[in-house]
Parts: sequence; C-alpha cells; structure tokens
Amino acid sequence: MSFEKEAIQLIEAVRRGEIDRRAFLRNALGLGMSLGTIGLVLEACSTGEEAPKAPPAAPPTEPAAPPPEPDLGPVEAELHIYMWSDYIADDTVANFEKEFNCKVTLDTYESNEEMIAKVQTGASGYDLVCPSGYAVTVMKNLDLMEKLVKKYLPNYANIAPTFDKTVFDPENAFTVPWQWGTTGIAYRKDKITTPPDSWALFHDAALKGKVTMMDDMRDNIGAWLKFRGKSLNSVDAADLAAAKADAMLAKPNLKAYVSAPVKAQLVSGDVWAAQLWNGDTMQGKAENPEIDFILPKEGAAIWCDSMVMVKGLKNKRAAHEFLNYVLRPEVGAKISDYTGYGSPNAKATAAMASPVPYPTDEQMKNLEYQQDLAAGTAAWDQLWTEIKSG
Ligand code: N2P
Repeated sequence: MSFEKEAIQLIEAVRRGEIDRRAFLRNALGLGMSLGTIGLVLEACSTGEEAPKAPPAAPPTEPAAPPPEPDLGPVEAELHIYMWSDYIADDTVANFEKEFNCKVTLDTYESNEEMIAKVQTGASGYDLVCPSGYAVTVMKNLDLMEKLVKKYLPNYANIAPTFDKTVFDPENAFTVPWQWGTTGIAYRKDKITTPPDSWALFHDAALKGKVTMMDDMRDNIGAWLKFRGKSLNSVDAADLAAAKADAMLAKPNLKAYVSAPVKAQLVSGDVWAAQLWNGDTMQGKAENPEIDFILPKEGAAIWCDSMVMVKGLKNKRAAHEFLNYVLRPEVGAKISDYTGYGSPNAKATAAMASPVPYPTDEQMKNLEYQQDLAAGTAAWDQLWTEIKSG
C-alpha cells in the first residue's frame, strides 16, 4: 500500500473514532507523517470538523430538570395574613416586622368555611391564609392557591416526616404545615367531678345552659357521627339523619354554638364543659388550672392546618420570607408553646418548653383526619343550617 493510501486510511480511522489519538500518533510517525500534518489532523478531529460521529447516546433515564424557579424580587413593604384566632405567639409578627422591615396585618376567623367564603370573592387582599387539611383540598379544587417557590424556603426541611407530603398536598406544592391538634371536650374539673368520657355529655339535661358545642360544621356534625360509630367524613344519608337527631337532642342543653372564644367562659366558670380543640383548651388552662381536656371514647377528629398563599397575592416575596421565618426552630417553638398545639416542625418540637408528642399508632386508632366531603358538601351545609336554625 502506498504511503499516501495508508496515511488516508489512518486519518479516516481516527476521524471515525476507530483508533484513539495515541494510536494515530504512533502509526502516523511510523509512516513518516510530518508533525505539522499530524497536528492538523488531530485539530480537525477535536474541533469537530468532519469529526467522527459519537455512537448514539442511550436514551436519558433521568426526568427532565424542572424549569428554574422564578425570581420574586425584593421583600415588599407589607403582608396581609388571615388566620384562626389565638393561633400565633404574641411577638411573632412584631419580630418579623422588625427584621424584614415589612408591615403585617393579621385578621382572624373562626372556621374554614368563613375563610374560604372571603377568599373566594377574589378581593380579600390576603396574602396568606391557614386552612385545615380538608379545606386545602377544597381550595385546590377552586383554584384559590398559589404554588410555593421552594428556593425561598430552605427551612422547609424542618418539617417532620409525619406531616411531610400529606394526602392533601402530596408534592408539598402549596402548604407549609402550621399546627396540628384534636377536637375533644374541655371541662371544669371542679364543676363536673366525674371526668366525662363520651360525646353523650352534651345530652345530659343536668348540664342545661352550662355546656357549648363548636360553631363549626365539620367538628359539630363530625362529633355526632363518631358518637354512633360512623366516619366523621360520612356523607351517607342515614348516618347524617342520625347525626342530626343527636345534634337536636343536645341543642336544648347548649348555652351557645361557639368555638375558640368559649375559653374565657370556661375560665370564668360560666361554662362547665365545651366541645373544643386541645390547644385552645390549654390556653384556657394556663389561666385556670381547673380546666382539663379529654378525647371521647367513641373517637374524635385530628387535623393539621397549613399556611398557603392566596391566588394572585400581591406580596409574594414577603409571604415566602414569613413562611421561612416561622419555620425557624425557635420561632416555631414559641408559636406552639403559646397556642398549646403540636408543631409539625420537628426542630421546633425539639425546642419547645412543653412539646406536644406526635400521635402514636395506638392513639390514631381513635382519631380520624377530616377529608373533603366533595359532592357531599351540599348535604352537610343543608344539615348544619337545619341544626342551627331548627
Ligand atoms: C384556633 C384553632 C384552630 C384549629 N385557635 C382548627 N383546626
């Protein structure tokens, strides 16, 4: 074979990637090819000019990288929060305002339904609200929430596994878990000397005018469903009819339908027993140690409320800063030490003065999470109207 032919074959071989550069160099020198020519051939291969095609790449196994998260700009000068009453420590807002130079307004509500009705108008002006789990599903279906921008929430990692990726927000796309708790019975030990253990307490005519139940459809009807061994998420017509009968039996004994504000009446002794949440009961107990709390033997509700951003909010960066701020262990610990509820934040729980332990599997047997009633909501709304006006 002529030098010329051999040289051409060698150059083609390196171009096709059949031999590596070292082998090419060895062979080319052996053929007596000049260093200048060798350099030109290798340069052409490395710049890709007529370079050999790489073997076809294996199809990618990794999912495509998510699009980069948006930049939210600087922290706005104001932030508007709408949340349950008595649900944040005294100094949380003031400390945030000082550190972030952001003026916060904090309005309160007493039920998920009250909050959703306001947000649904589209003109509430609120940036952050605090729905319970089932209400997150309701808000998601109504497209009332905005997705979180996670790069602004490094403290999200503090959330305990129990409250991470919940059924109502499996991707952690919308919610920052705030507090969790249970709905049971608060009572005055000095007035009711045999500790109650059943929702039947509210059927006891001897307590007429001294007891209250919550002004909250889910908690109220839910309790009567549990009383008869049913799910507190039932939409079965017969179950609901039985719940209504029990609610109407209790009604003449009730001083009022009232939620969180009943604490003051328990403290003063105007009310001896009230359907209430565990944390609000603890707030009352801090003022009067005669107050205690039980979970009825028939079962009760457990829930976890979350902070979410309202669709179209104006102060998105400030909202993220607030969420990341309350996820700090020491800030979260102070909130839960004040509210008396459990913190879904593992690091905050560890930093609490009196941590509320997470429910055990044994306790969970007697507790049930509230879920969205979906198509059954209308029947519940109707029932609640009948109970309250009947
Ligand atoms: C507010 C307690 C709210 C709990 N004080 C309702 N899930």
